[in-house]
Amino acid sequence: MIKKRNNALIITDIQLDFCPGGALAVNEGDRIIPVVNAIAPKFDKIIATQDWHPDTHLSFAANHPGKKIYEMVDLGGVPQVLWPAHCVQGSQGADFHPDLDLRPVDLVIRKGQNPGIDSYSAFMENDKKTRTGLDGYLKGLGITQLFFTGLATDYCVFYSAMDAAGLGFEVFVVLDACRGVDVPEDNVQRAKSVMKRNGITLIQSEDLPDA
Ligand code: VGL
Ligand code: ZN
Repeated sequence: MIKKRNNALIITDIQLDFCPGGALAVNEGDRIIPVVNAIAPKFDKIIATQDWHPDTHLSFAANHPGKKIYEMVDLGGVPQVLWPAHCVQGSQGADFHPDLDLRPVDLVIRKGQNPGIDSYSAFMENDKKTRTGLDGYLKGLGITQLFFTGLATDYCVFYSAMDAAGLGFEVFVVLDACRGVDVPEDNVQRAKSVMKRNGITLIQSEDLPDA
């Protein structure tokens, strides 16, 4: 049983480029949208993140001549997977999926705007230095319990949940409201094990307490 605290729902990157047909499509990425819409009324605050890259972003394979998608590079000392260009600022692929109900969303965090570093987490860039301000926003509201949903389980959801645990929140990941990239092989399983080992609770949407 989950004890209801002052809580928030974090909706991670439910954008067209991460859904079927998009530039960095996550398998079944759109299947989570009805689940997220259905659970939203159970939360005191709702935050949506939006991956929002300049077209010069160095996480894009196209900005590393001779390198291929999914190859690894070093970005300022941080290992980086090279992705297809995705979620370019102002492009249609960067839009939230039209079926995601944005009406209950209190705050949108746009991340990944610095071309030189990726930002998987809703809390800070991948070098763990520059903060987005989300930690202060939540703590200022007295929120202690966070529920993570969205795309992708093994990247932005994983890094956000891990940072949240490190920042002292009680953290849950709602598995049926997430889908993963799963590159490299078994990455979703690995991410789940690491999250559990770090005190993060993996649940299903049916386990959520009432509003
Ligand atoms: C993501 C790869 C690159 C994500 C964002 O939302 O999980 N993954 N940019
Ligand atoms: Zn990205």
